[in-house]
Amino acid sequence: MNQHPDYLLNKVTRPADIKAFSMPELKQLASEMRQLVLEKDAAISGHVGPNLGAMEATIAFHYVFDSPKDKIIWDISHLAYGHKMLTGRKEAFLDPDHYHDVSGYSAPDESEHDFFTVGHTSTSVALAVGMAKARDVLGQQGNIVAFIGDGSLSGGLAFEGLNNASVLKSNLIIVVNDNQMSIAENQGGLYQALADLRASNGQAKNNFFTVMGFDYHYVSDGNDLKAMITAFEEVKDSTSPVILHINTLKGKGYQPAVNNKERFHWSNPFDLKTGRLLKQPSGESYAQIIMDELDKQVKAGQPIVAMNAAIPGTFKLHEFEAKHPDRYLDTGIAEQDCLTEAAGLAKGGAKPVVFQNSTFLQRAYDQLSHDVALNDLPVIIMVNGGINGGSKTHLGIFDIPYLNTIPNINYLHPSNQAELLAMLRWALTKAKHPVAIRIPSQPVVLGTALQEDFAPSHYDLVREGKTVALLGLGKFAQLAVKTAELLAKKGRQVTVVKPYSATNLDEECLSGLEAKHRLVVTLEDASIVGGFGSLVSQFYADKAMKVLNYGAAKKFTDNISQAELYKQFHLTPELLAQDIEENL
Ligand SMILES: Cc1ncc(C[n+]2csc(CCOP(=O)(O)OP(=O)(O)O)c2C)c(N)n1
Repeated sequence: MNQHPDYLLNKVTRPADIKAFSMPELKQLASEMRQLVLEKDAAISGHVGPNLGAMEATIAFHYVFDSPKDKIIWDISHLAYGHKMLTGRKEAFLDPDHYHDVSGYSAPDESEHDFFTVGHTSTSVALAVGMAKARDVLGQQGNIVAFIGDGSLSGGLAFEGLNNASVLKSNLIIVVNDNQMSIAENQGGLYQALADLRASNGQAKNNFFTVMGFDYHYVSDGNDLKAMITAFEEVKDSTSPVILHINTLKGKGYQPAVNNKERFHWSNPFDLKTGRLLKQPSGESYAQIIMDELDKQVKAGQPIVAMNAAIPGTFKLHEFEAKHPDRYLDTGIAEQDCLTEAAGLAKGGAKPVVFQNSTFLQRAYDQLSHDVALNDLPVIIMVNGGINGGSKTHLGIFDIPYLNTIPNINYLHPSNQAELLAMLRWALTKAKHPVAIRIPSQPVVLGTALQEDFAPSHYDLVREGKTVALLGLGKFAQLAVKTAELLAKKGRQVTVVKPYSATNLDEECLSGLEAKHRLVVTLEDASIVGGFGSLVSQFYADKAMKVLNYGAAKKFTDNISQAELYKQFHLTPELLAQDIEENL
């Protein structure tokens, strides 16, 4: 049910409806929209601070421009909630029964006012340059507006986009939404230049944007609706590329989010009054275990440098930074730079340990291949990934396939704490080549480590049977064991193997299985096309062994729960046991 039938927002069914609103009404609209962001995020999670800070800019855009003839392209699009409310999707914020009707990002399948499915940073400028060129080629009209945050400017793609945008000979407006934060602190020299511009009310001589050739406008308070409307009116229909630099407050209107910007960049459900999470994270985490080990190894004299690209909170890296500030590097949202710097560090004799989410690591494919692997440098990459219920913009299932295409990288998959530590210690003290380690997903399983040396790929037999062998990679070792237990109850004793590496086969083990088995089943927590299972299938291609590969299908799933995905992909003991029986 609509929780706020009295809201002015109820009168808005399309953006043009707000053009008749008075200034006090527009301000009321902004405060209603903030309240709706807070209520929805507090109930079901979502991006808080970015949306609260961008409300005036969003309303002013729709007040001044004519969407969709004028097109706005949101960077990341995590702060497009207000835009969604004004473009026909308000029920998804007013009515909790409809909270899940819209995605957390811009979605062309939801609205003609959204142009790209996007969740990764730093893309908006290049997308907008392309859209502007297409408009010109087709002889069409309309403004093209890119809306990019200060944090996202640190991505190489943003710099490349700006470089090409600046020489465009037609309309293009780039709003730089400067809230002085990425998820965490911004990194790099660019941010002093932005600070100088803010301090001088946009007058500083060292202007990064004008040097590139842009016309430059500055708004000292981007949360002042009137100022934002005036600024947009000034740049509307410009015939050359313009930067509109606006100074906004991340979390505006909600004190807990202003006080703790990183915590409220995105939040799990929270108590609206206090800002406290409804469910406190409990128990041990793999991130903590890794931080403790790195701390120990630094103290033992290892020249470790822990690195990441603008997502330190995911890995508890602030803790490491506090203890070892000179051994910590956040490169900003610069995954490519992060990997290439790691290659430099390894060459120089340091031990770089890069922390990255599978979904963002894919941006650095060439750096992994050309800079790290081709030079065969002992860089360590700790990867967060796996099948999850998230947005199609943030799937963590392509890491095994893309790492599998690159020679020299050993992609290890521990299934428990003991194996994780054994692999990390080996990588830190012995490995001579690039090593990636998939961090298992919670909860922490203690386990025991059967190996200390992961250079030769050696699989372990954890349960001996016959006819069928289950190869459970990493986290799915447990799934393999449970499936075997279920089959045992039905009178079938099957073999379970822990492969450890997603990229390196233990050919002796695989050959050994041929004597007593005729079906090998591979299980991996990633997209199966080009993955671990495909290597095993290739190995047995000219042999009598039948092979079944299980993992995620090659598709962009969107906000489907993990449990449902496991069902769809038959990654449950029951469904696997059934398939195995049918395939014998
Ligand atoms: C390629 C990529 N790397 C990392 C992220 C994670 N991420 C999401 S938002 C964000 C910070 C963006 O900062 P900014 O552009 O200033 O926007 P704000 O949230 O402050 O409004 C980061 C690092 C991502 N979405 N995409």
